[in-house]
Amino acid sequence: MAVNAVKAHLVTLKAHRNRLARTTMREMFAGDPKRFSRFSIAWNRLVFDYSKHRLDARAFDALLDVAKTAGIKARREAMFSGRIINETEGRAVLHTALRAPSDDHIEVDGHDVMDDIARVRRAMTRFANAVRNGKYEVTGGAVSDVVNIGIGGSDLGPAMATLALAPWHDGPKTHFVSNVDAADLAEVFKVIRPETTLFIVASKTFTTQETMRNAQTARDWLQRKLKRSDVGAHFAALSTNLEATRKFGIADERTFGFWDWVGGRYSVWSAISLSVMIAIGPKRFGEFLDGAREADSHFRTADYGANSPVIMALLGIWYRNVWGFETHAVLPYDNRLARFPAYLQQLEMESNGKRVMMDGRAVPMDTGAIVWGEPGTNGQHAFYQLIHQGTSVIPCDFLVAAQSNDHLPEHHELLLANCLAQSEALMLGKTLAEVKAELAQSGFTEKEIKRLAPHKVFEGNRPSTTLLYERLDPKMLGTLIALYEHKVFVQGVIWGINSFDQWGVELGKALARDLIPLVEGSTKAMAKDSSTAGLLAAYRKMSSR
Ligand code: G6Q
Repeated sequence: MAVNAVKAHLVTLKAHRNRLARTTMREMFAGDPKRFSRFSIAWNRLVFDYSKHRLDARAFDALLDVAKTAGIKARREAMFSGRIINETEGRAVLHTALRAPSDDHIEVDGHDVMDDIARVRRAMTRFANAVRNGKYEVTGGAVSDVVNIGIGGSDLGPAMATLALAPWHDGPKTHFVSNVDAADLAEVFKVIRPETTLFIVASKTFTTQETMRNAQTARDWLQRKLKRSDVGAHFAALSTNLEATRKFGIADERTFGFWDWVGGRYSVWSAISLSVMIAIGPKRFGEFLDGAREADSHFRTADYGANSPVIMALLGIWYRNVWGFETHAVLPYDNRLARFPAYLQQLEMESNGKRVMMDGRAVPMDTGAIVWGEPGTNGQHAFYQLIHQGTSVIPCDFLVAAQSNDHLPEHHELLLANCLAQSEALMLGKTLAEVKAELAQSGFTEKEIKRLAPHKVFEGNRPSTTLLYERLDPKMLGTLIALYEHKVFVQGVIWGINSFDQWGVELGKALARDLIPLVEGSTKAMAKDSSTAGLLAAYRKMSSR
């Protein structure tokens, strides 16, 4: 089994780690003027720089050996061609088909899915155009606001992409409601007019508690404000469950489907992004898909040593399994990518936060890293302290555009300088001798230097990748997301796990259902443990005050 081969490679990799632990990146850069060109890939308006890592050519080759023995090629082709690789749910994994060339033939169970995809895309395009040009009318005429109601994979992708592509918005205003906390919906109610609002209920299953609660509350709100018979036109649905969308009262012509081979967190390419298409228009949405398709073809054709998602995955393995670093920070120096870390959190942690392999045995190594992050430069004034001087080493991804979408060049130069400065500082650090010299130059006394110097030392040698792209546009966003999707895929193959199920999420859905009657007080049943029982009792007391 591939994972045994991976385990054997880990022994070799650990030897490389021990060897490299005796040197620093600072020394490696000083000793090799070509280090950047050796460890970077320029491809499609994007530079992927992985030179600031604890790597040399020998360690990199050893990492590539992991990729070669893990069975990535066969699994990759199985995914792209529609084989059932999500074995625990008995499903194909074909988000890549959603952005494949329209003349491709991709079959699931002998059925060509490309016609289905084209049919739904045409229906989405017609509807999005009609909403955008005002031909689709609701009670008060043209739609002024679109509210996407969905959660998890039915929210994070479109919400992240809508924010990222704000410069291309030329349709109605878009809002996202996900949380069952009434605060989420209540804040949106404050800024929309019932007469001109379209609610899009985005739910693959159309049974998710939070989404159905929010959708029902939105419908009640409209029914109070409008003529009951007018409310239907204010709803569209994105779902695989036609029976449930009909039962909710959403007409079939405003229901846009997808299929069980599109996982929730991989659904941003599907009908789930109707709100994005309405915001930026079908043409730009097509460019978004084009960008992802280019990443697909890079992933399928480039040699592992020049394959960005494969290298991203291997670096993750290197730090998680060989160096024992537990977390990974995603730091976009691109404010409109503010939701990208949250999006990747779901993509990576829901996909690879698994403890058993495909055959049910425990994975013999650590899996999914803890992903987190915030846009720069804000993060610099918050948590970067720990990244620079804390006791944990946190590999980082810096993302930054060469061109800004806003016409304030002084801002962009400052932003870029900050981004480059951070990765440089993390790599170089500052030695005690450098700190002492600096303090002496600033006129500090010998005694003060002795006291202050240790606090000002930066260990350095802290790893980071930089993704420098020409400009954040629909195509580039598509490329970036798809690169991370394939990174996650490769890691899943190496660990031998199923990256496409989410039993942990299912558990949460079931547990809340059981507790509702206890919260409502409609049962005499007891909570399963004294903590829950105690909290429920306290809740009853406090809520009745
Ligand atoms: C994603 C997960 C999960 C899912 C939500 C919403 O991969 O399965 O985040 O997207 O639970 O599910 P529905 O779309 O069915 O409402």
